Amino acid sequence: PRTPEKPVTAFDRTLVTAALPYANGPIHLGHLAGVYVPADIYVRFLKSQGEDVLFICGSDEHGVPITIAAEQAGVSPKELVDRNYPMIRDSFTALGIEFDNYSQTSREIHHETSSAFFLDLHASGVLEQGSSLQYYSEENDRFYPDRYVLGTCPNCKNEKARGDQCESCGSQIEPEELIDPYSARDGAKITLKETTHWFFPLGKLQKWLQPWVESHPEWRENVRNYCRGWFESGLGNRAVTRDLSWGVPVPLPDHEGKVLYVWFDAPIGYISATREWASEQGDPDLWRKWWQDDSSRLVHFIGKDNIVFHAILFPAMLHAHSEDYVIVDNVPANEFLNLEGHKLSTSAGYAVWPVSYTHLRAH
Ligand code: B3M
Ligand code: ZN
Repeated sequence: PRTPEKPVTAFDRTLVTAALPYANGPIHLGHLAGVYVPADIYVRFLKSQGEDVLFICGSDEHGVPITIAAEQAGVSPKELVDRNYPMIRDSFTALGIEFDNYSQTSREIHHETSSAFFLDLHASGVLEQGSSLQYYSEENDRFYPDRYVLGTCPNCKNEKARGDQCESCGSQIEPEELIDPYSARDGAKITLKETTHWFFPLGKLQKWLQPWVESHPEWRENVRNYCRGWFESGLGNRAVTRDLSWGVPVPLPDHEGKVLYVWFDAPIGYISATREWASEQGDPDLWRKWWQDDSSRLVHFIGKDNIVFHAILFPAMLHAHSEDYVIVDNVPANEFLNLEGHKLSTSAGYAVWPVSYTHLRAH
């Protein structure tokens, strides 16, 4: 690109990421309006000004909803995400949204990148081990994620309270509080079992995070206020591993059945996708220019429900890594688009799907 006469940014290059869409179904108008179209406009603007830009995205393919959807479809989780991947990628292409790379978090390069990231934090003593009680079924010999367990709310006695929260009275529920828990999937009786996990010390990092967020008065008010809310209640340590079979296996001995928490591995997906792009350029080390050079700028386009992960957790993870990483410079987060007064939802099937307008566009 030409050297801009009047640079738009004070940096040599800008890496723009758009939230990795969850691979459990097609993207809809809400995603496009909130994240992908604004990111694409910004990228086109920077390019038009002669700025050096890289635009990165990919499918977020781990987490429990994927395993459930795969079970229901009678295929493996990998088959399910590989089936959804081209559909999502092609709708972006059909809409004229052109990423430099659209990757997948189930790929080898991502497993490698996120395992190495975890091991770096582990080796430098950043991660702390702790144990907690988790929902478990003796009968099925497996742990159950909080949101797939039902029981009676200790507070209002609603009999269909979820393992982590009661939707009737809104109270948060700890595993040892839920009365008569059972599996929402197969009715199996649930007990509690102690399990050991690795925790990321967000609490300790608050003293770095808070002044860092305050050093960005140019961020949107919604993002700053949201972060302030978290700081006021005090950040706690976050478990970054889970008892599941689908995900990036915890790369330590004696950790069978444990994977990285999906919100730990997913943002690292931005790095993996950049590495994959660099390899495709024939220069595997080229990713470092975008992620480890002070003259690079990072911008995350996201929906507002992802603020805590992009403005707090991921920056803290990058800061804690033993190598120097570029930390996000701005987090443009949009509100949700509503359709006749209701939030759009993939799982509820309430949305406008891209096929409706790519079809129109073709005619
Ligand atoms: N997959 C967004 C979502 O589907 C989530 C974003 C990950 S970005 C690292 O709600
Ligand atoms: Zn309740």
